[in-house]
Amino acid sequence: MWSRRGHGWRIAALTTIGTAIVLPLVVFVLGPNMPPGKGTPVATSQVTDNTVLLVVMTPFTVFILVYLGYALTAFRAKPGEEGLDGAPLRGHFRSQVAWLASTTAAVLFLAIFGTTELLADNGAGGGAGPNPVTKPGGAPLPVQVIGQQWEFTYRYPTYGGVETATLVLPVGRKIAFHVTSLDAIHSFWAYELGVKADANPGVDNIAYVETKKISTFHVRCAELCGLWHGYMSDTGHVVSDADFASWIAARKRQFAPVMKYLPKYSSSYNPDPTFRAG
Ligand SMILES: [Cu+2]
Repeated sequence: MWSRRGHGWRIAALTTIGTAIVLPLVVFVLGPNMPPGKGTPVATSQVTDNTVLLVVMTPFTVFILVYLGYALTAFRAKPGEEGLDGAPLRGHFRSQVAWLASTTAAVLFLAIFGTTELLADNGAGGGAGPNPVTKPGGAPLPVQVIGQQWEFTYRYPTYGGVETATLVLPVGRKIAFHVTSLDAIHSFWAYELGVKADANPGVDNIAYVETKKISTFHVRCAELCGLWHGYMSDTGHVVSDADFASWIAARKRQFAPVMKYLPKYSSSYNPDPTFRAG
């Protein structure tokens, strides 16, 4: 029925029309709802990155679905046509060039885009190690995140080294998380803040973030770290300056009696074999 020459053009036309319909939906409907939300500038840039990835893959996804649908309808064998395979194709110059050129362009674009995003100020929300290449300006509030089986605790070195069980941050401040561990490898994942940084014993892994609005966020361990890994989660809070000041003052009073039982403040810790063995 249809000429063989027409198939390629029909598939190309359907792909173009399909992409023109789907792409605005991806950019304006799906994109703004991509994880991890817009809690911090780092998280916002991750939403942008996820949207760019979606945009790049949209024409390829549409093409594959169009091709599948087209093959299922146009190349379907009629009843009684069993055994009638098409002639073997040894090569098709134009489609090979088109596929190689488009996929190469997509991969090169993503490589360049990904590299520039990683080098951008504040990094990608992951830990940048003990000596970050790029540092935000100003004086970020240092907050030490200590992973241990199976909870995170938080130390505030500029507030007498008080250590708390919940993470509370002042709004509108740059924060420097210093992520470390007392035992196994954990990963500090503050989802809505766009931060996911490895917690390794003996390492001071620094991740920068800037709080933008009063909110709550999820904290989880994102590295299988033993039996109760799945329970290693809590809720963090971004609060006003006044609320933070009164909260940290109350914590300093509350935890003063136990401070002497905690290990001395250090930028990193190594596992203590006698700790759990008693
Ligand atoms: Cu863990």
